[in-house]
Amino acid sequence: DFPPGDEAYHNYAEMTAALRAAARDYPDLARMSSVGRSYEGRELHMLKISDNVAQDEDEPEVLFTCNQHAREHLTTEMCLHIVDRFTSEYAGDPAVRQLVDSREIWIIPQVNPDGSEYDIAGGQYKGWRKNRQGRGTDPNRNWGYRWGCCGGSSGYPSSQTYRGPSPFSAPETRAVADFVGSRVVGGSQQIAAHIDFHTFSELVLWPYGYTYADTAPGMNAEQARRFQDIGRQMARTNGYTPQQSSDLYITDGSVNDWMWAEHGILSYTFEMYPRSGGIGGFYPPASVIPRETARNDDAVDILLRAAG
Ligand code: 0X9
Ligand code: CA
Ligand code: CA
Ligand code: ZN
Repeated sequence: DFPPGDEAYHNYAEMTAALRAAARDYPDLARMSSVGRSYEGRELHMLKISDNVAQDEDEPEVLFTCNQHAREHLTTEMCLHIVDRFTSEYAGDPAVRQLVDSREIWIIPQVNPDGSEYDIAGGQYKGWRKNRQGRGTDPNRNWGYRWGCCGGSSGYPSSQTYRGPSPFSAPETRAVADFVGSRVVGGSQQIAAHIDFHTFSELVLWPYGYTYADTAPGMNAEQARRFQDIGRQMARTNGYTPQQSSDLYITDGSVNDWMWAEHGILSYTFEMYPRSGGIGGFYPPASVIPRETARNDDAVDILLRAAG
């Protein structure tokens, strides 16, 4: 489990319980489901938040994913904070109510629960990044658009950026991708926007990651400008640095490239607190959770509005 002092972080069982509690306490607003199972068989829990949550209404849908990378535990807290805000503040905050009433919000707090549980097993952090399939696949190099194309991932199973033997070889990425595919209704993708939360470096990143070019097949100048505009707007609210993800380094098989190229989803990566650091940057004290999750409230609202 989490080491002494960090008990406020949610392990898998606690994350599961928090989603169950939200669905139980706000039955008209929150509904729990699963997109599938991890390699080790854990349910990949998801919560939907909207008015008339049991119905598939004609409202723009927005997806938030967290914890693709095991050791990035602050991101699980980010997704749980989104859950908490859009349920417990619904009654009292008119802005929250307006967003919840006009959108369908999907939240997956742990895309990589096996890795996350492994990272905290025995009460000592292991610095684990990948899933737990063999020596581990990096989920964020396993997505199926231009997988392994461009030197932005590794073919060696021991590498921290191992892309896996084939696109979507990781059950976790396969499950999330299949869920996203299931949101194509009557030929049109219902999910308009997405943030995948990571740590750390305080960045707002947009695709493509596989190329340094601003425009490429499937990304014309106008579309690139829209990514930049909304990315910069969001970054103004949280103080993160906005940039194309390849400005950081080239990645291939990342979630954002797939979401955009295959589904036209306005898909960002947020790299959360801290701005810099070594391995300790993945393990900020639990005392920062409230501040560093609330820090993204305005950016989340901007994305929800942009989805309209
Ligand atoms: O390398 C990654 O997967 C992300 N950084 S992390 O330190 N959290 O591992 C950055 C991914 C950004 N690239 C794209 N979104 N394409
Ligand atoms: Ca609704
Ligand atoms: Ca819908
Ligand atoms: Zn990450």
